[in-house]
Amino acid sequence: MRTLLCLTVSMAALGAGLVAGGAGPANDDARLAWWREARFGLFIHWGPVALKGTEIGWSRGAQVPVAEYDQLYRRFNPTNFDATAWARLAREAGCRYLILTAKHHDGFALWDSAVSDYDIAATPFRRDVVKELGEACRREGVVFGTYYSILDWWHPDYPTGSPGGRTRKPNPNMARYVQYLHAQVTELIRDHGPLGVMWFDGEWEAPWTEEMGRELYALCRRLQPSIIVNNRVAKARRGMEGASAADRFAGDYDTPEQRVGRYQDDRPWESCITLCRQWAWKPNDRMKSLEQCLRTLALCAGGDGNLLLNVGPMPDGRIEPRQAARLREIGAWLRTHGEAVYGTRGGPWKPGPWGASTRRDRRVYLHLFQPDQPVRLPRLPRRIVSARTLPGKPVTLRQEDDSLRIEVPAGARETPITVVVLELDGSAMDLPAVETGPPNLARGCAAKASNVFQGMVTTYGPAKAVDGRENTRWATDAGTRQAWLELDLGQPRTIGAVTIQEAYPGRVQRFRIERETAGGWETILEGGRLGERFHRSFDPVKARRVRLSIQDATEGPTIAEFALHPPGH
Ligand code: FHN
Repeated sequence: MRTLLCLTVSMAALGAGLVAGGAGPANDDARLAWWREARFGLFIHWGPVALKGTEIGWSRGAQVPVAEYDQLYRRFNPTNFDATAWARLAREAGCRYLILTAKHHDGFALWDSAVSDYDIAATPFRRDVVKELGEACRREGVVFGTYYSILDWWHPDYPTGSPGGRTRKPNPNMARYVQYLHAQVTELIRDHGPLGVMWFDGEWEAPWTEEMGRELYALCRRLQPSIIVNNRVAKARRGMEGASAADRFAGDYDTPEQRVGRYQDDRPWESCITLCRQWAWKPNDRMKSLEQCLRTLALCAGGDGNLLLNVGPMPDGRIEPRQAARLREIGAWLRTHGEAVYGTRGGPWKPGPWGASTRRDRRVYLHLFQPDQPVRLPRLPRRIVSARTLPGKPVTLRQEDDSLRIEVPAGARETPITVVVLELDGSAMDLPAVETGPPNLARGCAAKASNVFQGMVTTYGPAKAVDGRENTRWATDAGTRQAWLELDLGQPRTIGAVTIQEAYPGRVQRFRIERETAGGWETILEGGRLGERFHRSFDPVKARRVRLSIQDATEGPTIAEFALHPPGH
């Protein structure tokens, strides 16, 4: 009943342009309350390219010749498309909202557009997929939204073309293209709404400006004041990290992509991540396990963000049965554990390898990823009145000096995640979020670097790699292949482990960790690629000055956090 009631309130509020105020810190915008409470959405990437099984937009002029790609619509006839089945699957998966690619980078419109003949009406199928899916979602109590690509490698007025924006159209007319874009966005919101979200993408190319983004955002809000618009409407998004540069217009929320966003409770965010590897349909694509999906959902919610999980339907209109089955497994888990996700906020303990925490009123939910191992967390400035698993079995809780030790007895453990419920003697909502990782001896230390991106020390200086904030970073100039980051720990310290978070994973190919000795810089550790989060222990050494020496990078290396830990962490 609660679930239905919650959705009913959300749907009614959406239609009236009002949104029920939701719980959460003062910085909450009531318009986003339903979206924050929803926590979990289904992303759908679909179009005629499903006939080829290659990536939507990106395979045009790459794996599929442009001439062939642009004629696929003539064969696109997904007779098994059933909007009600998709909407029902979303609901059964526990998704509270659904975002469909109405138009991707290839310019094809999945609705009957009055300003384009390159649309669903021109296919043998003819039916307005966007309209049917929107209506089905409203019937099933799932909030409907649409994705719209600002860049358009097909449209003759948009300056760049395929493959991947690397060609120029012969006679572009950006002003006329913006009018076309506004007309299509108006068709989506006015004729296919009310929409929960306008999910823009493809904002990164030069023809699109921040001013155009502000105007587009204003258009969306004029058409439907309650609508939510992501940060890709303008130019604020920083790559796949998805966070917004502070000095730019950034819509309503941030959009990390193919990664879990970092803990951020002062601005909404949503990670968009594929269930398989490709966004659009790909036969025999590798699919994430249930454990991976649930951990990702827990880490997003624990970071105070949403998860938008993507599937790419087949050319006949069905969502692949094994992907549908995975979505239903997630939904089954949420039916018994959803109170630890829906309507919660992230924290107060920030996520870590141990798991994540979410909170509501006086309750804190611990999502434990390795329930067979005790978890030690920093103590909270609140007394814990009770501790049990979500199904109600007791857990062992020991409040030692400055930490808590939680242990789940074998008979109470659930896999792949065990949720523990802590009742506090006061509200959990005003507690500041706390780190849960090992002690970091490098935090706030003096830092130098061989290079800083365009000399912008305040924004991208070496100090950003040791400030404890994962959404800031030390950055180097484009084209930098070697660089070093040098830390002064202030006094000789015994170190035994290092954690490095690369802001744009994959750039660093080879690195060394060095310490300064009387005889010069001595290598402590050598490594290859860092990836998103590199952690390695090593034989304890005493050091005051430590250096990350990047020997080889494919592009300007940029480090979000560099941490040094005492032995045993
Ligand atoms: O290029 C697109 C990509 O195809 C996909 O749509 C993702 C989903 O967020 N967005 C862009 C890449 O950032």
